[in-house]
Amino acid sequence: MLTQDEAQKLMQIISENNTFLITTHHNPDGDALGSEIAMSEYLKSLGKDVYIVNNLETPDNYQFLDVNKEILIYEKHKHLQLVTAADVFFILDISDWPRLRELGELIKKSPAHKICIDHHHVDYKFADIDIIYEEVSSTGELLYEFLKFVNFPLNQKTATALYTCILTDTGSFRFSNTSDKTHSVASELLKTGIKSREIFCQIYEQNSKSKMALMGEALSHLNYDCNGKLAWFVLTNEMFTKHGANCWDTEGFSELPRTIKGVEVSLMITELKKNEIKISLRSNGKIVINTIAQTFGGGGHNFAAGAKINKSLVEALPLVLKEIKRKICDDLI
Ligand SMILES: [Mn+2]
Repeated sequence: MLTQDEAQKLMQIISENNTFLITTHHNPDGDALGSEIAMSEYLKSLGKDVYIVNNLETPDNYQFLDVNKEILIYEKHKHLQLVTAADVFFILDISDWPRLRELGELIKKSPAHKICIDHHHVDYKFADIDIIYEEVSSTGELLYEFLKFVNFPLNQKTATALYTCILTDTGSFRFSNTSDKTHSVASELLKTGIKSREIFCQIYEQNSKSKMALMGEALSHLNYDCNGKLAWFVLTNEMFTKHGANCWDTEGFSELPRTIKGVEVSLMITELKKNEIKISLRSNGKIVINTIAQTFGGGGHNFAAGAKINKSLVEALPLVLKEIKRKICDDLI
């Protein structure tokens, strides 16, 4: 967990600087966005100039976090100045430069302080200060520790943001990253009076009809391998067009086959473009799957990982299946 030394180092950098830019990964999720909002609330309370700049838009079901529409979507002609003027960059929920896209390139080149707060697996130095704890449920949980250390009185906006981080990254407290500590932090957040039912509903009960139609088709074409230990499905471009669905509509899909009795690993293969596919792997905890994702240039957590592959679906599918089958057989024998 966050050490006193790390927290003090952060406090010092914060007190010595004035302009902060917060960013996160491409395709921001609940933990990414919640962490940004929470950090921004804290910095603003100190009278700092704070900007949140992301590469991609906030998905509809997370718009409720950004009540004052503070999150900016990076456009070179509009925001280059903000990047060059920043004293400190907070890079949250990500420790991988390519997933920061064009904004990452600029941050990397900048002489300003770079601080990473994250819980993804890394075996290299990423920023000037890396506060990365893999065992923590979410970046939000880590940030909570920091905000507690600095005695920041949590307002409802911050508590909602941090609760969203934890709720989403633990799959609503279901995943193995959920510890007794995670529950205590959630409990502290609930004591501020935030409404857990409303937050859940905002995030998970706004499904579109196209999402349901796409899910129906995907689930009716499930494939099983490795004696039923692997369940996989493909989302083709054609399926997206047919149902009028987009990439946001697939949130939560990769989890579904994993819940089938006997299945240890689920694989979702999404056709993004003609020569670009995405694999999303989920494991029940017996088989570490981020090593498979790493084989294809991706990464993630032990039991939830993914990769993008610059190949056509037809080309990539056999390669991916071969690698996964090899890994599953190796681990289960
Ligand atoms: Mn996260």
